[in-house]
Amino acid sequence: MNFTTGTEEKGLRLVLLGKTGDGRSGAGNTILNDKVFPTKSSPNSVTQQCTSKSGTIHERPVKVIDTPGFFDTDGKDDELRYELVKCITECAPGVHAFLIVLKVGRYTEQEKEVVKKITETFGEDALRYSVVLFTHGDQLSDGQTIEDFVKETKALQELVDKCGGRCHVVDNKHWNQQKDEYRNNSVQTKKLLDTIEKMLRENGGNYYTNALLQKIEEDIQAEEKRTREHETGNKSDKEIREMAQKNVFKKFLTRFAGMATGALLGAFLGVGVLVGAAVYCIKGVLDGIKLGTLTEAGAGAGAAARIRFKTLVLAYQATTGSAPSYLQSLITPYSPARSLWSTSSGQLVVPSLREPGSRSSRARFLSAIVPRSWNDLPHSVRTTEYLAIFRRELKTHLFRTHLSPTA
Ligand SMILES: Nc1nc2c(ncn2[C@@H]2O[C@H](COP(=O)(O)OP(=O)(O)OP(=O)(O)O)[C@@H](O)[C@H]2O)c(=O)[nH]1
Ligand SMILES: [Mg+2]
Repeated sequence: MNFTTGTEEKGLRLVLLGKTGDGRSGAGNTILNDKVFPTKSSPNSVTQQCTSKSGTIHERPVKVIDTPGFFDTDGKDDELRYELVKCITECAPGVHAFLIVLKVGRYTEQEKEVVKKITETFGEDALRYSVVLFTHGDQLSDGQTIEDFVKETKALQELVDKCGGRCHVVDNKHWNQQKDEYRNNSVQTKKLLDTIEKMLRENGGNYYTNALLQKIEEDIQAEEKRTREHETGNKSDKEIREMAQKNVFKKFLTRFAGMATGALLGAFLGVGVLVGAAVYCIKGVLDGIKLGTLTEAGAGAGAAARIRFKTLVLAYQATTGSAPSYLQSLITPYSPARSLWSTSSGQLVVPSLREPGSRSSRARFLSAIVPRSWNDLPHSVRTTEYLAIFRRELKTHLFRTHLSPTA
């Protein structure tokens, strides 16, 4: 199976995501069978930067991308955004597998919360390319399999189910030499590779991508072309690609200044409206926007209508407190003390685009999109009591206004 196109790097691109300290970097080392990522026992996140290393798993070329704990570190938003943009640039044009790294052990309420947050942040498409990889396999009881362990915790079972049941286990410390048919890293990494290849076949042989990743790749390739035309030195394809990635990374970092990390993570992992918002950010058009113009990579009115429909459903969930927290943060940028929900009118407060503050005008603008579009809905639709009825009323309303939303 050929997983590459054009000038992009050969091999599988695997991204390690997960909970801080659960062994992402160690798992990267186990996969590559080499100590390339630093690991340390520390209550604070050791991996502060997104780095990638290439190697092979059972003779298959791979690039492994290690990341900071995007879901649970209390790192500064600016720093996390910097690393996240780096990670997305490294992943362009797409990801062959997201490895969600968690450990075998006791799951406290706090740990379950992080698992829940991970489950919520991954869009449906990204979940079709995800595998849960457990570390600390030595903590399994005698004869216990990873599937047995997962069954014990509802939050874990939900995540694994959403990943199509795909989960594996390694022990980065104890299973390197162990001679066992199960408790052995070489056996488990072979199983992991088989699972990834099967998953890719089921997904039509393609990797995970979306409008954001495609736009980044487009820009990298344009930059590569420019370098080839203007650089006189004898640079290898790899060097040219790296230079292009660096330049595109800098450009995107400026574009995303002020965007909440949670929203950017949602855009990377495929939450439709956030992908649209990020692409809109890249295009840098600030004036005269209506929500309907948030198209995904210019996919046209159909995509715009879908985004609008999904956004308004999310806004409904935000008003009823059932939307994921990172979406709530997108529409509550300024005054956590001030309710965005006016119970009497069913309206949301639209933050002023000129309001002073640390956020960029673009971030303020994004935070205004959802409430503004919400407030444009008829009062009777906004104040519907049940989600199912709201969806039906919203569809009718959007059809009436000449859109064709699909749920
Ligand atoms: N026994 C055992 N220890 C492990 C395993 N994986 C990681 N560790 C230890 O757990 C600690 C953290 O591991 P890392 O691989 O650095 O974890 P991480 O998720 O990359 O951590 P941060 O980058 O700090 O978020 C280190 O002391 C590792 O040696 C494992 O499978 N078994
Ligand atoms: Mg690490």
